[in-house]
Amino acid sequence: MKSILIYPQLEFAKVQIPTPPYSILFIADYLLKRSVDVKIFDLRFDKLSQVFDAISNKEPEFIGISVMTGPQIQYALKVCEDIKKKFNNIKIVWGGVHATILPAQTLQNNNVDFVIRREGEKAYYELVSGKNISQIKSLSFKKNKKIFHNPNANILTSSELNDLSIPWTLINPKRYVRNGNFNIITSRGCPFKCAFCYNTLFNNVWRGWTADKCIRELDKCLNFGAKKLTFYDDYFFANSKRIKDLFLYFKEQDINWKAELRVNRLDYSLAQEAKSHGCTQLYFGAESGSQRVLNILNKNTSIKDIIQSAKITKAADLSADYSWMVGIPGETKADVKKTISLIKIIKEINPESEFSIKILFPYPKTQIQDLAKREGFRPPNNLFDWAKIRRDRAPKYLKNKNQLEMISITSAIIGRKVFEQENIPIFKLLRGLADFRWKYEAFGAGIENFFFKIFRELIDKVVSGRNSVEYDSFTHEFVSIKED
Ligand code: B12
Ligand code: SF4
Repeated sequence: MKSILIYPQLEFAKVQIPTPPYSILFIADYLLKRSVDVKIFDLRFDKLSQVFDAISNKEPEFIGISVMTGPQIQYALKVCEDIKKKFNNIKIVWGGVHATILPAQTLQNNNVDFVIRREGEKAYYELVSGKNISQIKSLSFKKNKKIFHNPNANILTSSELNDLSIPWTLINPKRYVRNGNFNIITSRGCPFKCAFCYNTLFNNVWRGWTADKCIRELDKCLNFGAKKLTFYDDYFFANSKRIKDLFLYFKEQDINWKAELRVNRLDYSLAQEAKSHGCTQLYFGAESGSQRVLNILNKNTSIKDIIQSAKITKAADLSADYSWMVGIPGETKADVKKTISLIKIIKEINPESEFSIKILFPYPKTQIQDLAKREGFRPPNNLFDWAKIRRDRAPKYLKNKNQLEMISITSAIIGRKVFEQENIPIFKLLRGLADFRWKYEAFGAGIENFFFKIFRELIDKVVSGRNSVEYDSFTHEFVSIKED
């Protein structure tokens, strides 16, 4: 049995520390352990021609592709189209959160043959090993122009997750280490019920590697150069015993690290412990400065919790990174003002803190999408339109669209330490403008938004050029760009 798994290109891939494609790495490990010959391609680094060569050599029946809502869809569609043109008989399987939530819409695309919903390990193995498709849980497929959805599979248990490792031999792990920085994930799921989050749909149970397992896996990462770890777990601090053991390991190995925590789970002793065991920054999804909006978001936190988290991190001499949102259904201008005021307060309490303000896009099937629909939001109804979503662009249904975009752009400059560098003239200029807007809360139309759009297009072209894929958002066509 043979298979190929693909992680498509991402927008802005060149300006981020690349995260290893854990989605397909875990699936690959599950396959390897069951003697499937599997190859992985990360199209942020690999070329499509390499995928073609591998298909010619291995002649797999199935190719799996991992896709997130947003710009990655456009790259994925192009890859599928190119593969299908050359290898007509190959079956393409989409997995990941987007396809999980919208399997029928995804299958409407001619180049997608199967969707595996939720966690892909078991179902993908069953598919490549030839199990009858009507028996494979979590599989959606087409037959005689009709779409069928098999029942959902159970999520992996903690013990099944602990049997999985990252098969680093399948990729070049050093590609993902930048100056010692490395992004890793050690658990899945989150038990909270935020109205905008996909976890509420199917990933509501936390499961994690034990501390011992984490340490075995992290040891491998240290061997290939990882030194400063960012944990991408949705709920890293879920298990306090695990955290205590990991803290000791971090100290022993002199590791610096960052992770996400809910504002109401932080107390002074945890902050102090974290600090003395290598933590450099905690990341908080604070979301809003209005209690009413926090309630709409079902965040289960209070403004007091947010302020308290800033006081605690300050006292523990820890940096904090707060993520905020605007453009929330039900949010008024007064609520947005409250968010900005609270950010100013937080910044005064802990000047080392950073922040960003994103515009909420009501993702498929989340509770918040229902509220947004009542306010006029019309979700895209095909993959091409889902591909156009950008995190800094306000969805059309919002009334104060331009103002929200300007708030988001301003926050991207003023909230980030990187722009504080005095020796870079362009940063100084941007910072000057942003400071003015921030101080006077003057978020009317401005040239920054215009320049930002041009800048985005430019970066996009450079990034796409590497992988010979470009999407023309006016003509809805993909344009090939010469590869290196
Ligand atoms: C790291 C990360 C990123 C990285 C990129 C990931 C990478 N490998 O390089 C970065 C920071 C670049 C990123 C960007 C974005 N991200 Co992101 N990201 C994550 C994060 C935190 C971890 C991803 C991960 O590795 N998970 C671990 C793996 C094991 O889980 P998994 O990906 O879900 O995979 C399992 C299943 O989904 C399924 N599966 C996945 N792929 C496939 C493929 C096949 C063939 C099969 C069968 C099954 C399958 O099986 C896997 C194993 O069980 C997740 C949240 C999370 N905790 O998962 C968000 C998440 C994936 N991101 C999300 C989003 C929306 C984005 C953005 C599009 C928007 C934004 N907020 O800015 C941007 C994209 C911008 C761009 N530049 O294109 C959403 C996706 C929601 C959705 N509807 O698709 C998530 C779930 C966050 C959230 N809470 O909403 N992201
Ligand atoms: S705490 Fe974070 S990961 Fe958990 S449901 Fe809320 S937004 Fe999602």
